[in-house]
Amino acid sequence: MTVTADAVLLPAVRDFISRDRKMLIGGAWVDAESGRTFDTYDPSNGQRITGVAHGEAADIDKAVRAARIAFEDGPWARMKPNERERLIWKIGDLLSERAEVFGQLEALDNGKAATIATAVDVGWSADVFRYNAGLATKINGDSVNVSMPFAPGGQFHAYTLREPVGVCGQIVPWNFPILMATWKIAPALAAGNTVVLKPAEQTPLSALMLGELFEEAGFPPGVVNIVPGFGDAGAALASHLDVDKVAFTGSTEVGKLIVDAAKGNLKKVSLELGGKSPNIVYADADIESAVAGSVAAWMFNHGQCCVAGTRLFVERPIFEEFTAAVADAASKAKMGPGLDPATELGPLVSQEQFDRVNSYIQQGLADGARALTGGTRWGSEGFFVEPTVFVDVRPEFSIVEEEIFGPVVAALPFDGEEDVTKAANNSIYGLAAGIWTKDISKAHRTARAVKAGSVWVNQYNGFDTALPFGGFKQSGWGRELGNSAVDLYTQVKSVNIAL
Ligand code: TXE
Repeated sequence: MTVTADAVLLPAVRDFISRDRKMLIGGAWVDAESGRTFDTYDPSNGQRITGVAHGEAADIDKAVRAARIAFEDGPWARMKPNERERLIWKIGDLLSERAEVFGQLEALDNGKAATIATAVDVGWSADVFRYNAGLATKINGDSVNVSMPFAPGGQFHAYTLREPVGVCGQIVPWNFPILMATWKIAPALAAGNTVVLKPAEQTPLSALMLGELFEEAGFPPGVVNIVPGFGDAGAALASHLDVDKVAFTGSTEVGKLIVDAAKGNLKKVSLELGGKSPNIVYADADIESAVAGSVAAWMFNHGQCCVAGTRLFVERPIFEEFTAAVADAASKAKMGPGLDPATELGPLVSQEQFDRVNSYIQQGLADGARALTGGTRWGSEGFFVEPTVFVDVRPEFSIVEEEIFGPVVAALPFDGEEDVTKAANNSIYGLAAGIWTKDISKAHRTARAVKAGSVWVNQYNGFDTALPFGGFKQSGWGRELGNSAVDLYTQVKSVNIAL
């Protein structure tokens, strides 16, 4: 283990990374069938953190078999909703108790600030487990008043049952590793399913530590299985004929592959994919809060957010003043490794993302865009990119059309409501949108006009566990969070009884 920040690590984190991590299958921590491992790296300096069991198709198959047995035969299948509630709630409590440990591990593996990881990623994960614990006892069918026109005179009692889907394959990305795992695992468990989770290859550690909590809380073996690996392991899970549902968060490109892979047994599919979200600032907005909110909109998590507000539309009369203020605020963000408590902006997650973001920046400059700030790497080691604000852009530039997934924003002027909603909707994506104005009617009109799964007015990133989240257009299928997640993880059975 060669981590430069070793000295600041909590003992539990140091211990966790002091040896290679195994995968969780059927309640046991096991090596990969091949015996292979892969390394995970600290993106602030590119150094190896530890090795992780390298899951492939054979391991996925083993995990699916364990999940199937747990679903069909284990105590989980017969457990009462309030017993499931207590177990799921316990995960929330354990996460809260160990928030700093999980936060630091996340910061090490992903690069984000440990303070933010602890409060947001881990704190919110605990909340999501508790919310879904509550849902476990509230998943109900309906009593249905049927007419039965083909059976005149008869009497009937009809009702629906909401039953678990079965074995759920869940594939998550690296931008919010524990949170994305939680968004998927918690509702699946609340509804009585079993799970095979594949974390992202860049950031497998927090999911593996989360796996330990299921054992500690007393979940039956095989209910939650965690197989770290690369895209081939994800593909094996998405195409597995004994998986009943696959949930995926990641790129739109891979989302389409998931849909193809799922065809073999027509498993249920939910997708949370990319975005290029518009953030609309009207001239009558409260400028101070709009500047701060607009910076957070594209810079939070170093721009590695599916909802990042990376198309900043500013009404023409305030365009220059506003973009200058955004550039000024962005340039003041304190950059550094996630383990430094002063850090506001950490590195990108990997060399690959670093290269990808830089190539977009170079393309933007070559196309003729002007960087008000940034446009280059920060420091000499690690995957840091300076926050970059582009103006003088045109709608067809790749920096305006495509998801960059780094701290890069393209600002465009607009003239009035109609102009901006047309421009905002000119995208293959439809994940989120921000609107800044003091005019309440204009806010509501614009909220209705934008094609996006989440709309935030006079704020950005206004997520809540109770609010459904997902995308219009090529940003995805289905809604996670809130009660909507229950729809993803249950199927309805109609029962009709002749009395
Ligand atoms: O994503 P991938 P990458 C976007 C973002 C980013 C780009 C590329 O624009 O720059 O995607 O990132 C697994 N079958 N988002 O390459 O490949 C993979 O192992 C099944 C947006 O990291 O989509 C990982 O667990 N699974 C996004 C997960 O898919 C496969 C978050 C995501 O990786 C697979 C991340 C396959 N064929 C990236 N290939 C968001 N919506 O928040 C890979 N995977």
